[in-house]
Amino acid sequence: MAKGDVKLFGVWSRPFSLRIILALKLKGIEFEYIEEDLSNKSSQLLEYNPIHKKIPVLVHNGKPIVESLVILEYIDEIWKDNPILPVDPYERATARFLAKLGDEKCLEAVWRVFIADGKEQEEAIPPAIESLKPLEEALDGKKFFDGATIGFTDISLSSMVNMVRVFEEIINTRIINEAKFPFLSAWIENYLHFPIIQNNLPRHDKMVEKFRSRRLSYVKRV
Ligand SMILES: N[C@@H](CCC(=O)N[C@@H](CS)C(=O)NCC(=O)O)C(=O)O
Repeated sequence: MAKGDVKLFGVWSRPFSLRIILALKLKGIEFEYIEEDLSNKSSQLLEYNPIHKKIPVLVHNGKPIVESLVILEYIDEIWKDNPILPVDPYERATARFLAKLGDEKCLEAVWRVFIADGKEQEEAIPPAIESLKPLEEALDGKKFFDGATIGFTDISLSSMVNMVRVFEEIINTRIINEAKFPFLSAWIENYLHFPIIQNNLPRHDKMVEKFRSRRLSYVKRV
């Protein structure tokens, strides 16, 4: 196993840093976690990620790696134990595609529901449901996206779907409901019982409190 100094710059409530924590824990890698304040970014964060100026940043032996999905692949290449990407090239491509879809389509669409109000919110719900359908189809009754245990897709999407559950509670609307999404609903239960995820998810009540106030800065009348 490659050794070295591993640091992670993150924010406790954000899915992009959570997925890196999950991957490092799954592989049993020791790391130093540095909590960032995005309203007052540290000089280290700006130095390590001068282009995007965003978390997460993984620093391995002094070298920064940015973009959470890129970081996950890096982790998997450096620390071979408990591989997270499938071996088969087509399955690898599918895993990458679904993780990207989750970030670029699903989270975006659910976020639009979350920060809207009244009629605008009602109108944002069908596109959000539509955006999640490919995930339901990809699961097709499997316990995890990547097979018998959690992998790249599960790690990426569980950190994203965890946010959806927080948003749903705040706006009092179920988007991923059992009737429309039986496989996704069962998968949520499966990952919630998976020890690495269970033990590292941020506390739901703290998340609700945090994002309730964040929503207030978007929605004038709630
Ligand atoms: N595509 C990036 C997204 C990272 C991202 O959006 N990070 C946000 C927090 S969730 C951030 O650091 N924002 C700071 C800013 O935009 O100023 C990834 O996957 O790492």
